[in-house]
Amino acid sequence: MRIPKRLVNDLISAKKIVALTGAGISAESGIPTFREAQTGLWSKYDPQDLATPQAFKKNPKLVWDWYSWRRELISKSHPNPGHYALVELEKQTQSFTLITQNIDNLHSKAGSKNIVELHGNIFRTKCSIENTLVNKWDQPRSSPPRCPNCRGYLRPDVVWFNENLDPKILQAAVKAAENCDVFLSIGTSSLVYPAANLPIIASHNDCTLIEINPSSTPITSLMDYVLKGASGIVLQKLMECIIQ
Ligand code: BV8
Repeated sequence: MRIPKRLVNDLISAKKIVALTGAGISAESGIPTFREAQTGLWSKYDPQDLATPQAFKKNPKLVWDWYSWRRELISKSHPNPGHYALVELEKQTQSFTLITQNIDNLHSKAGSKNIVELHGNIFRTKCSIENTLVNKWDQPRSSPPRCPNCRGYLRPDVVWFNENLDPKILQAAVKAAENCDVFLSIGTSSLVYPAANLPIIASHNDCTLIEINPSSTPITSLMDYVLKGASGIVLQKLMECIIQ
């Protein structure tokens, strides 16, 4: 994989860098992306049908158990070279914002600091009625467990389809995209909104746009540089060029 010299110079000279990541950056950690068929028990469900308030209302146990299965899978996974390369890039950059659509906590586990979690975090649990975080609850025989305070069902602290993102979190992401010198879109199909708007917003300011993905996406034609490949390999190569 040849990395253009101009791209490396843009990254070295950039004062403000934004990286937007999607499920693809965690693929090399063994976590199936949203678009890949779910494995085993869950292969007959479409994530977009389960990650909704309607699905939880209709069948809270099914949705809770799906997240428990994912949480178990994710807790056994580790950050990969792509996550660690972004930790290094953050260290090298005056101002670095990591905006992630992922709920797997792998950026934090790798050591990234300035993380904007657009869609929440599967390791946080909240009351579905009071919307308050809950750290411990009595182990129920049936799932989902109930809130110790109001006895409402507990749910994962993630943003479901047809749910609004936290306005403050979204605003922080938009502000970063509006004011960066380089915007990297890494491992995302750029199909889910409003996250998919962020590279468009960045393209309206005079910044360098870079996409890292083995496949093309709806924003590929917008990019200044398209690095076709697995993010773990490409990001590691990028960092080797920068550190040289
Ligand atoms: C909202 C948490 C207001 C839960 C997730 C405008 C137009 C059209 C639709 C909409 C719109 N605005 C709003 C919508 C509706 C909807 C939406 O976007 N629908 C789309 C699908 C049509 N958006 C919402 O509902 C959002 N809320 O807008 O609120 C509102 C209120 C009421 C009613 C309507 C609107 C909330 C969206 C958040 C949903 N929650 N996650 C959970 O995870 O369980 S989204 C979830 O899916 C992920 O978090 C992620 O964001 C998304 C999947 O996207 P990717 O991360 O890109 O993953 P994907 O599998 O798609 O792609 C992987 C990519 O990696 C691929 O390109 C692949 O090539 C690449 N890859 C593979 N291997 C590698 C790799 N890349 C690099 N290296 C590799 N090795």
